[in-house]
Amino acid sequence: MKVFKQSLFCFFTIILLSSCKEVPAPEPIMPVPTESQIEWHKMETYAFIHFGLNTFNDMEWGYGNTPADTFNPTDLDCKQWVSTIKQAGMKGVILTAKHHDGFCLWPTKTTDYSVRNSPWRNGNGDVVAELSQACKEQGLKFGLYLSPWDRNNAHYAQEEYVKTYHNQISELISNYGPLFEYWFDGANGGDGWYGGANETRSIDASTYYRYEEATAMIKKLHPNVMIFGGTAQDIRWIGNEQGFADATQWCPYTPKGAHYTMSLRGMENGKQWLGGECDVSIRPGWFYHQSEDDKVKTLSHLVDLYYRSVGHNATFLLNFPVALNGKIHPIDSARAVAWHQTIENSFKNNLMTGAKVECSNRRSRQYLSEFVNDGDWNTYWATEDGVTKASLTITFDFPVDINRLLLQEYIPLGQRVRSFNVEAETDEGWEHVAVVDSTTTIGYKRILRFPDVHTSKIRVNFTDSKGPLCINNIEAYYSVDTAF
Ligand code: FUL
Repeated sequence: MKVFKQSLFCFFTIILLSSCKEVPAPEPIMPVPTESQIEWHKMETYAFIHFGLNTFNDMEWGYGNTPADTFNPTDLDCKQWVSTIKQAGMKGVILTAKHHDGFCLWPTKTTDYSVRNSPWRNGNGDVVAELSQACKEQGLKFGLYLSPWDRNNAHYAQEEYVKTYHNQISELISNYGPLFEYWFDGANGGDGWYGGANETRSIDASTYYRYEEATAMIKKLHPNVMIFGGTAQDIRWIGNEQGFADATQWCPYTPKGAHYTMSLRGMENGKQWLGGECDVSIRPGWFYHQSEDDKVKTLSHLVDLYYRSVGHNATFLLNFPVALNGKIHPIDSARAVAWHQTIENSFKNNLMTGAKVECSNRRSRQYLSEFVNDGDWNTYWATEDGVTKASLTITFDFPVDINRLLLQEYIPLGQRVRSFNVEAETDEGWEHVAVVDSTTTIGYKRILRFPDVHTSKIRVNFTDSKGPLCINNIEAYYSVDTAF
């Protein structure tokens, strides 16, 4: 009897141990994002501020000769910018420390063309410092835009300007961090004042600015910063200034030339991880113009852009043109906050709570289908090696109305899904859900919009993938926003 009990014990121990056997995670599919790139994806939305001499002269691209003493905000309040941006649900802000006109918003030692020679705070002000400080106080990430093109500088297009430009970068990165993003804008060369020369000057942007050197200098002090533009980017421009990405959205991308990376949809077999950033202004212009007070983007337009940027596996960079008094205009702030509230409202009640998730294939007990619904970004459902087609069937606690589905891939192992579709079980049997745009890629985040479906069960069929599936999150909602 004793021998029998012992062998029974051994038998169960072996069964238990073999069922707990560690199965390695799927091999990463290259390229994979860095930790900092993952953190940047998670920010999802952040703000731009365009403010400078253009604001006071009703311009978009100052020529470089606008008098510095026209910069005179009556009531500049960076705390108001930050609290507005926070109330609009955004995680960071990027300031135009210098636009193409060359006017610097901080008291730089490199040129007289700065706030130092304006009447604002009797020439003792520093917008970059005030915003950086307000960000620290209120817990918002801070980033900078410094235009490489400088229409004021007499030495633009010569070596001397490049030194000045690098010195400006050095001042900014040494005195106002930490920085989450740094913008090398892409507009380069052309006509300008250039110290009175009034001529057209052109440069080769891939070599002239010595971007590699500048990037190394920035990364030394801000190792987690995302570089936009230049020749060694961490993210890529989506290729339009209207704030949307293509529904097919690969983070992998192979930059084509030495300079500037842009693409609406990335590349399935791209060699570098370069997530897309969608920039757009809340008004037609980047800078404030009173004539645009009645042209602030509508709520439904902004909500639609959210779905077509964040919902298309990209980030959303929304610009606020700060007004003449030095504050975000009340129309813009009210619109941005209403936009955020609308989105919050749409994604408030996750119908997946309590739902059962079953899969057609599973790698092991470490990669359960339930993990797409456990609220933990770091756990994921994965399929066995060689299995690139599989389904998840979701059974809700009770019949629900549903019109949004949010899916996320576990991107630390790379982007994989090439195509998928969604079905719902109705009285007529399983029927395909008519999703608004194509169901190809997923990536960090994909949000699907579709007409209301009443069902107890939906099925997500992953139909093609670059390797075993790794899905870490699925959420389902019934939204009353009208953004399609
Ligand atoms: C462009 C600039 O020319 C615009 O003025 C604006 O700053 C936009 C974000 O980038 O290249």
